[in-house]
Amino acid sequence: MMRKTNEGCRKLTLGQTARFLKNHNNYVILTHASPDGDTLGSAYALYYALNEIGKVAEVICPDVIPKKYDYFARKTDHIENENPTIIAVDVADSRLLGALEEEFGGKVDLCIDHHISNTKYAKNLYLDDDAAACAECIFELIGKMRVNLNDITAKAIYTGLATDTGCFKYSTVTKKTLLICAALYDYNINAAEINRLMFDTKSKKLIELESMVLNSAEFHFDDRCMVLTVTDEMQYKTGCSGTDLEGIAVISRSVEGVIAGVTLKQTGDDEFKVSLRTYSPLDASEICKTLGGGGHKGAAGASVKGDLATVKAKVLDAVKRNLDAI
Ligand SMILES: [Mn+2]
Repeated sequence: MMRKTNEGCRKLTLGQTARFLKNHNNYVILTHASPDGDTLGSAYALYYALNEIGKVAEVICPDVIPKKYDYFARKTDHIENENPTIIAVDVADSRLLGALEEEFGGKVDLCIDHHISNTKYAKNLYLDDDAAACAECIFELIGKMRVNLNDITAKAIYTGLATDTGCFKYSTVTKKTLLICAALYDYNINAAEINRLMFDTKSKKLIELESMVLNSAEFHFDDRCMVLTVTDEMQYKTGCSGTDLEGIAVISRSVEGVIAGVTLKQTGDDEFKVSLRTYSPLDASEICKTLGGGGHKGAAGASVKGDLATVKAKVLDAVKRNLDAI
């Protein structure tokens, strides 16, 4: 399969990206696999904004969209056009398109993203790595296009901002993030309701899974590194899978003294998805790069092949080398 490499990628400014969006039509907007609030909020906010100026668009998610996003993620039109304009939002690497990579991986016309690790797989790229969420970029683009916001668009953007910042708690939050959030309060977004739904609501099966995961917790390197494991068996026993598990990786945040929180999630007989959360001064994206992955300074990931013991040893080795260097 063809994968676009760096040379073909043109970096766009905000103004050029706004013009691109105004000059094209028949959009297919792609999110990343295991969708989170930012990729979905960004995709739908862009979808509603493009609709607002008479463009035809369709949002396609590689996985089933969790029901909790129903308040903004409605069914979109279906694009019949044979040559749609393909946009990817919050997708740092074409591999993150999951089931859609084969079909769209080499065909993305425009990527809008905030990951410093973006692999420049798209023909055009708008990248703001200072943005706390891709939804920040979308908000600015909508403004640049002079498209009006409405309640549902504002809700989608708020969801992206809030979910990528742990409800405005992470170090990625800037004055700009909060000013955008303030602007969204001009609309009927019901932020408290969104916050409860996104951050404070857990299913019974997830509580069961979390107790198993906490039972498996291991501490290393003078308790500065915590390792949580989510095995196939735990997922099978509790019925939790996919995006149910997104909260597990942030558990390390609440553990005193931990600056590297590792989550190993089994994704196959011989494969684990590593999610790493680090706290100052450790850099998660540096550590995950050595494991073949990438991400942000505070949150990064990689997919590592091997049995649990092998994967754990590899990850701990990478963490240790970085811990030794600080
Ligand atoms: Mn994001």
